[in-house]
Amino acid sequence: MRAVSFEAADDAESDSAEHIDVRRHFVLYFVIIITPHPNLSGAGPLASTGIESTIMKSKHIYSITFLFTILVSCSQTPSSSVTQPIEEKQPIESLPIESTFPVPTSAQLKWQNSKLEMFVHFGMNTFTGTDRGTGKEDPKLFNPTALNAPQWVSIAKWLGFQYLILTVKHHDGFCLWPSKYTDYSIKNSPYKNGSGDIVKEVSTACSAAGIKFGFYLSPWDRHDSTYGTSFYNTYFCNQLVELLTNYGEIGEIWLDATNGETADGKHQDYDWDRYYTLIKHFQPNALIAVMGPDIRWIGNERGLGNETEWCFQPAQLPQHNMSGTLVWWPSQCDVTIRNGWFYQDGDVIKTAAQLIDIYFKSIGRNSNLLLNVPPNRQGLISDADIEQLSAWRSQLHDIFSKDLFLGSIISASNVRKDISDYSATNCIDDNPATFWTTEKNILTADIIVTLPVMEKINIIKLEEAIAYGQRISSFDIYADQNSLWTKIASGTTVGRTRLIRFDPMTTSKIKISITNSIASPTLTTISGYFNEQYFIPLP
Ligand code: FUL
Repeated sequence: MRAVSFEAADDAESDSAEHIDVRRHFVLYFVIIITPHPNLSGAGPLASTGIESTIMKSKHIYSITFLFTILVSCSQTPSSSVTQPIEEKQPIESLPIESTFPVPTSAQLKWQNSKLEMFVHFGMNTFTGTDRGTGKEDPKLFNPTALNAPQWVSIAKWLGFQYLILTVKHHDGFCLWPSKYTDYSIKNSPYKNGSGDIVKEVSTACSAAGIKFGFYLSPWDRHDSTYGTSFYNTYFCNQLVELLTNYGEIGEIWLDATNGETADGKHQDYDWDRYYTLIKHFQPNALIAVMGPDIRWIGNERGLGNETEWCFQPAQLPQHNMSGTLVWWPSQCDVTIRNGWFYQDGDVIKTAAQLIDIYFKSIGRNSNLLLNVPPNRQGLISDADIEQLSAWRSQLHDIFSKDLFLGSIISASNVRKDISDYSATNCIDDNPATFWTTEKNILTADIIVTLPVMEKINIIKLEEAIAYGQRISSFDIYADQNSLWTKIASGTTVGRTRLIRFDPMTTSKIKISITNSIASPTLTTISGYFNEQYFIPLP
């Protein structure tokens, strides 16, 4: 950890900074404590892990921290500087603007900017027509006849996916690589007469295509006889080391939280600390998702993000190591293109239109989208999936190809004056590195975009400069109608990307009103689009 000091200009400013700090805690407290956490619903991967009590505990600790902050702030005289710890791996050398809450690490920022990831569920289940194997299936059943990893990767690349996550071992325990530590793997299958290594094939294809390779390694194992004993943790670690050391750079590791019991009722206590230590040792840049400190599961498997979505949260996992404090933990929405996670004959495939809606409700709600495209029994992505994916790709291109706000005149009610340029023009310059912000402690502002001509608009995209933290907590959007501002949309958080859809509106002026922020708001993008053909009205 490194400390960064922000000097206060004078006592008056310092005093107001203290009050702003209290206000920030107050806002964060309500935003985070009142918003129900999906993991508390009792469903999904965290359901059987006992994590719920950890979450409740951390909320209580946050309550105490909050009250303590209020007391300290009220009793102390204003200090002359505000010192905040900044994460070691923060993406920028020095912060040009103040940041008093978590910011992403550079690996998290790159991951958030990638937006799209491909999930590939492939394994024994592909051949048995189930989504959850028993662990007793015969390895001889695993027999892809035309497996072509470069086909999976080239489809991923063509669609703009920047990560590919392969299920190297699902709950049935069957391994797609010839692990030294079990016979339950492809080495005892007909695939390449037992000499195949699908993890190698996929990771090599990813690296050739410039896509980050990641793996899903199920902690729950319905096959291994040590499951339910401490020996299983050693087995899991041995397999982790094989995967972390033989397959090049690993971008993401998906540690599913599903922790089922064995047939005889044995339950496994996972040694998460041991797993994380190995991962950080062998692959320090790999992001650990779901049961990991870097990427947060959104709480459903429908690709549905939250309307209010903060990238930072109270620390909830022991490995966050800072119980009760706020940590940068951006969310990921997972969903499958077919009925189940593994290929089955007769599946219904999501249409391009459904995938567009998912795009708006995941990426458009400050999350990444992890879309599962499961290969068939031949070991290929099926034509029917490719057809919908390809239509999805061209529809996305049609929707976002013409930014109607480029070339507009833009002005803001407040702009930070500094040696750097923070003017509102930065929001329409198509450059993600530049951004608008207000003077310190100005938490609300209006930005007016005057278009060169009248345009029909039904989509607006807003993006915050999240390298500096997430700040905006509410906004309204207005369109000029005969010289009167008509409200066309409202929202809460913005984050990495916020996509707002509304009924088509013809106008030459748009006003973005930031109605609240937890620190000076930033925006790096304000774009406008029109598309009726693929416009799906919100339910
Ligand atoms: C869940 C698993 O139980 C499903 O089979 C699937 O792998 C999904 C992505 O995670 O927890």
